[in-house]
Amino acid sequence: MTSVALLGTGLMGLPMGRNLARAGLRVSVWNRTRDKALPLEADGAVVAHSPAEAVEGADVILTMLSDGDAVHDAVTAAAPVLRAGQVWAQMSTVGLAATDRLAALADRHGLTYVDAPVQGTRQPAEQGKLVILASGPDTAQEALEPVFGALGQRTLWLGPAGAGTRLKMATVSYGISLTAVVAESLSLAQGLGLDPDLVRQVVTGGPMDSAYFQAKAKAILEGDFTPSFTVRNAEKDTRLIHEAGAAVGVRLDVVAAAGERFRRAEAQGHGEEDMAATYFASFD
Ligand code: NA7
Repeated sequence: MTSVALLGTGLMGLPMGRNLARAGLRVSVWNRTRDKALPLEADGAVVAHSPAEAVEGADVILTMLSDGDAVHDAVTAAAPVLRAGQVWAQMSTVGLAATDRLAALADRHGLTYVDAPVQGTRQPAEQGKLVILASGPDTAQEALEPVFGALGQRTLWLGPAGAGTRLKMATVSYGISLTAVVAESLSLAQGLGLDPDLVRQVVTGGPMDSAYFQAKAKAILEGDFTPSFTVRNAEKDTRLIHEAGAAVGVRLDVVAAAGERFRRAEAQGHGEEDMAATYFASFD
């Protein structure tokens, strides 16, 4: 039976850990705030007190933490028990520079590094329907098959490590920009003295409709900003996307504007709400 150590049980990591345990894998988890990981004990996971305790002896290590520094620190904290040949699938969205730095860290410890960010937020994570953008050595695929199978509906193997994060930058740019424009469209209707639900009625069933439009419009119209993906993490992603574009000379005006909106929403106190709360950034 494959043993998996999962570092990070936030909005994404918690349901991922649950799906791994329910698939019959041997799961140990660590989270900085231990209480947030404890519900996984009911699913059969062991909740470790430190990254080292979680990682020791695991076949596969998964990281799902907010940024490159958090991932670097957690894996470095586990360094004394890391052993050559362990497969590390780094699934957080950390951007291009951090991906290189983490690959070098893996190399120093003889870990097989797989750069595997995911497309999908909390609900697909709960349903085991993430799309996994995997990149790394072919030799890691066998060990990861049951792991990715429990987490996702599809795994795309994209070539050498780094390709997953590059694709993630492109796809997350779409999701984030879409959220910002749904919020702008509804808030403009509101500002113009209309019921913003009229926008939903016009779009529904037409060529501009999508599950994503419906989800974000519903959150805004119902005022339910229970996070699937927080404003704070979306703002972080806009910076990573912007850096990725700048590094290769691709101009990304829309994502920069979305970043401004998320920063404003954060300053208004909406940082821990769903990114649909960028709606509030339309109003002073
Ligand atoms: P969340 O719900 O914001 O969870 C973030 C996780 O990262 C959570 O486990 C945090 O622990 C952990 N974290 C944050 N900072 C640190 C530091 N400095 N050290 C250790 N652990 C830390 O994000 P999501 O689950 O929605 O998304 C996770 C990743 O996927 C992220 O890269 C997204 O962009 C995509 P805490 O519970 O706060 O103690």
